[in-house]
Amino acid sequence: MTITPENLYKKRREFMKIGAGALISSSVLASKLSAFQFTNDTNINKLQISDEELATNYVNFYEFSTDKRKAASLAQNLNTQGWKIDISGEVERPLTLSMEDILKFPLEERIYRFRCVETWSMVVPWIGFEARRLIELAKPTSEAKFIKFTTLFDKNQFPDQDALFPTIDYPYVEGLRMDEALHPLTLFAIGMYQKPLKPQNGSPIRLVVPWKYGFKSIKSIVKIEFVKDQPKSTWELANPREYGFYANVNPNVSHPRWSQANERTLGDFFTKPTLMFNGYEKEVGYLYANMDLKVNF
Ligand SMILES: Nc1nc2c(c(=O)[nH]1)N[C@H]1C(S)=C(S)[C@@H](COP(=O)(O)O)O[C@H]1N2
Ligand SMILES: [Mo]
Repeated sequence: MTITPENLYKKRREFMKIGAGALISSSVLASKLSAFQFTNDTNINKLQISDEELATNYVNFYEFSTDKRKAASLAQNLNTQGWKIDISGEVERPLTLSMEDILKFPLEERIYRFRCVETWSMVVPWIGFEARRLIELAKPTSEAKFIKFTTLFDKNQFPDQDALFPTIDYPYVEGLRMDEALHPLTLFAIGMYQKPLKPQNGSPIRLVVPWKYGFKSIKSIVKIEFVKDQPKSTWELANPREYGFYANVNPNVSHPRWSQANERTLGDFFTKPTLMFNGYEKEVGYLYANMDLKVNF
């Protein structure tokens, strides 16, 4: 069955009446997910899917730790009960969605390349829905030119947020131009490897933008704001010379400290050339047709 916005609204009201949206454990989510039909990706690009153990234990989640494996183990305590996403700003319809609501969007599996600016990469079978579905629901006004995403801020849960000298400014913030966010490749992921997202990969819901460096794919989102002006993202604020707002994967534009020409896919011994827009040039190239990608990096 296709879920229309009206459907979602009706369901949401029912949930609110019985108050069921407030309490949803990850096991409930897991059984929901298995009960949900999702469209399978046929993997037309014949990408070799990364080992699940690597993709779920070699992670970047600075709120927990800058050490990848440590972050994965510390994340096990992340409490996502009663998780809600607040949607506001330049919209006709500000909304608060529970995970129950979120699971009403048409779920799909998408097998995407994923490339971190640190030059490692992987291929992940995500489960999620196109970001544009959620955007359409909120009905952005003509003033909405960008979207700003924010990760949970909770010092009781994230050791680095509670540190005397946090590694970066929190909460973690990211942004997309409206047309980037509306692009059908842009996903909100709620699962990977046919299971709900592990906490270390950004449960219960994260962004996935496969043609951009991994840091754009913000984890554990609690807030989505539609804004007039280009938001400053966390990494841009931390070091504007090293991390641009666009962060499109580009083998021809080096990061000041390392070349982006090659990458090493998790599990591989040898490196391989990095592809323009991470291999999605045909799909997304038009978004940047009139831009100097060396300036707008
Ligand atoms: N909130 C938050 N989101 C984040 C990060 C982070 O530290 N905090 N790291 C980013 C970086 S640098 C990368 S490469 C990807 C890593 O996703 P993965 O750990 O699921 O592979 O998440 C991105 N999203
Ligand atoms: Mo990254």
